[in-house]
Amino acid sequence: MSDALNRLDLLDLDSDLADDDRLMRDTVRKFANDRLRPHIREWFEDGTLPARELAQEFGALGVLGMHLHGYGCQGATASQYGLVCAEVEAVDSGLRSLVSVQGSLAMYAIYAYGSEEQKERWLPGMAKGELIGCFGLTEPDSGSDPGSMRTRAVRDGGDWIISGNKMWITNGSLADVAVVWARTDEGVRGFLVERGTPGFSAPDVHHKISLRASVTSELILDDVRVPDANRLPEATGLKGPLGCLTEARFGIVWGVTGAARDALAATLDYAGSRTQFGKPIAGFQLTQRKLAEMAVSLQQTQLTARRLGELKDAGRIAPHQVSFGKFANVRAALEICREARSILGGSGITTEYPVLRHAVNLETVYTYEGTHEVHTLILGSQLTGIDAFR
Ligand code: TGC
Ligand code: FAD
Repeated sequence: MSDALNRLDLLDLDSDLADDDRLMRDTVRKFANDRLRPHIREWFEDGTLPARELAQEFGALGVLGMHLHGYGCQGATASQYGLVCAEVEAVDSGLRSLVSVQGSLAMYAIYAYGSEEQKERWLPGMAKGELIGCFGLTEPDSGSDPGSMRTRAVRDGGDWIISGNKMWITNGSLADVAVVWARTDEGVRGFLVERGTPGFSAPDVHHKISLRASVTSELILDDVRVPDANRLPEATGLKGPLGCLTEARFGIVWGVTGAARDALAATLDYAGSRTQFGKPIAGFQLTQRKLAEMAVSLQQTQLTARRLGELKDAGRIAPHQVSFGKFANVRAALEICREARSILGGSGITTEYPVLRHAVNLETVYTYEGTHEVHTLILGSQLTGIDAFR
């Protein structure tokens, strides 16, 4: 571990890692530092990503759908998956999105709700990163309230005709298979729409100033015909897509600890070497107060992630507990990155340091996978028994 990372581990959490977990963490950390970190500024600034190439490299590393069992997936623990999310997001949230949309949203939807034939057809190639998936739930007029979706699927003999638009879909234009959620006469159902199906297109969203190292697209479904064999047979109602969100939100709880850790480590190094008024800025009490607050907050996010990992590995995690983690950790990570930026002064606003890049990425993370307000209301409902969404 670098000196700054060592110093940030005030509670010595690192020592408690099991050997297998440490090996996996260190392998992914090395890949992230050797293969991803040297290019991230360029990818972020240019708003491009060699996503197909990277998906195959993530696949070779075994991290795509790593917590699923069989079908070429390694059956890792939830906590190991979390450690991997943290190492990837320590480089950039957009790269973690590539991993989590593939494994926790697209692959998980097929794994949890698909037919045996659908699983055999898609999961092994997706685990290798040879096939890419996306997850289409959000629509232009239906974000926090997916129950209001307008995308509709209508039966036509042995087929379904799907019409509607999905918005803000990660990996949309790259995807070989889109998991599309649509309203039917029997309620919400999930469909697998393959790239190249007539009537289906996925133009990219441009001009993003957050999550620039990630592909974001619209999905346009203009009377797209798919056979009933492409319907996910086990997904009935909104709990289908919401179940996938619980998986992906768990990865985010861990992932953002990596972004915050990376920002804080860079800041600790900077504060020790930047001199003003004749001494390192790390020697001023005001700077030390900021560093102490941020370091304590970072470790609290890591403890929260670990606890949720324990609960998930014990098979007794509840959705509101994942909301606890998303609510607490994304807010804390965002605050750490913003405060860290202030310590870097003017240097903090460039991409020479990772700090503001992490902060602007976390603005998206604060909003996707359930906005901060949605998770506030989920916790409020759990505490009071009163639903305040409507
Ligand atoms: P509600 O009546 O509460 O629930 C409908 C049914 O679903 C069940 N359920 C869940 N099941 C599993 N996991 C969860 N987290 C669940 N939440 C609810 C619930 O028990 C019920 O089941 P049943 O059997 O009674 O039918 O539904 P609602 O319409 O009142 O909505 C509740 C609300 C607001 C919490 C939900 O709509 C919500 O979470 N909204 C936020 C939408 C969201 O997060 N979208 C994310 C899109 S994907 C994305 O952002 C990917 S970003 C890329 C990346 O991850 O990197
Ligand atoms: P809205 O729902 O319109 O919310 C706007 C504001 O109103 C928020 O502050 C919200 O909290 C608040 N608000 C809404 N309802 C309430 C309420 N009841 N009480 C209090 N406040 C409320 N979606 C996918 O399906 N798949 C993806 O792969 C995907 N990837 C994404 C990638 C990026 C880069 C981004 C930015 C988004 C992505 N999303 C994806 C969409 C994301 O999930 C939505 O942006 C999110 O759910 C919020 O929806 P919205 O943007 O329509 O905001």
